[in-house]
Amino acid sequence: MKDKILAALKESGDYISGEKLSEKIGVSRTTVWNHIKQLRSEGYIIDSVTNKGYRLTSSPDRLNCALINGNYTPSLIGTRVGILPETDSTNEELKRRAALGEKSGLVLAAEKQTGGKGRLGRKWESDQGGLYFSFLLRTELPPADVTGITLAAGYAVCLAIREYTGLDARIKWPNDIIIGSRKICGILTEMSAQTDSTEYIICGIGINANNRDFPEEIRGKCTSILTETGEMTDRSRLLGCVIEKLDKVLSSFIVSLSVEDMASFRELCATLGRKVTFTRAKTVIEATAVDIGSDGELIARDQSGKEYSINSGEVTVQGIY
Ligand code: BT5
Repeated sequence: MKDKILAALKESGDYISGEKLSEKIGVSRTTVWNHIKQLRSEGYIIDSVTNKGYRLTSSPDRLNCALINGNYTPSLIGTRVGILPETDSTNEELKRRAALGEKSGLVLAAEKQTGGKGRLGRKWESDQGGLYFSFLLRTELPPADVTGITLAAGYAVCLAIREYTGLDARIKWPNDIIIGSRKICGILTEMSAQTDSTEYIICGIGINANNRDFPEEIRGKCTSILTETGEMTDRSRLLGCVIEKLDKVLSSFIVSLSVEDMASFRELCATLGRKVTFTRAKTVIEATAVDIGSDGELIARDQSGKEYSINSGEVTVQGIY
């Protein structure tokens, strides 16, 4: 109920009378008033003016299910959303729930993580203010057919950040979203599979939203929406926007991105056209990234014209951290 009142106040953006609120939600004006009191005690600043009604002037930076859900009804990702005040890692928590039979489609977000993780055991800084969440997707497709999911998820997140913030977000192949040359988002996909069939996929996404600072060792290569725009982001609405894009992109993604999405992916991929360095049979190779293959692999060409297909692993991109 309280969430509905909050959503109505946000939607109105201006004063809305107690009468209108009570009609809209279908409760008495006294109930509206009690919930307004409750919202204020939670840190929402709500003005009230006689004959005009209530107006929300500021919200605490806290995730809120009603605002995440918005007007969009997902069919694949985000059919249910859970919010935790704190967890070790949303990927780990979702893994525990998947083992207990959790259904496909759940998005689990946390206000902060005590053991946020990146790839290869690396750490993901997860202080209050960021957006940390994972989704669970059950599919029986062969594991080889779902390896492009990180790419598809990165593409969807990139579109959402661009649309929601207006920032020029780009994809650093395969799993980072960057602004300029700094990382704003990382993606970690894990799966449980047999040789020929996948059981489930857990895709974890960390977006630096209202993060103000980072540890010294990574400060120079990270950024956040707050740093870039100077404004606080409504993380609930941002998450809603990300879920919508994920749901749409992944619903059409069965084995690989559609031709149109692939063309748009290439346009947003900051790695293409740059010098990249990677290792092949213990030899360090320098080449130029020239394309993304239909399976999501990075294609690079060296000075002699020899082409390499890079499926995963570490690629250093000149000019990006
Ligand atoms: C990633 O790994 O970029 C994947 C990050 C996935 C995080 C999400 S949050 C929700 C879910 N739950 C989890 O526990 N994880 C997922 P990788 O490409 O290995 O990059 C890790 C590196 O990025 C670190 O070694 C740092 O250099 C840098 N880094 C750490 N925290 C960062 C942050 N908040 N912003 C930008 N860069 C960061």
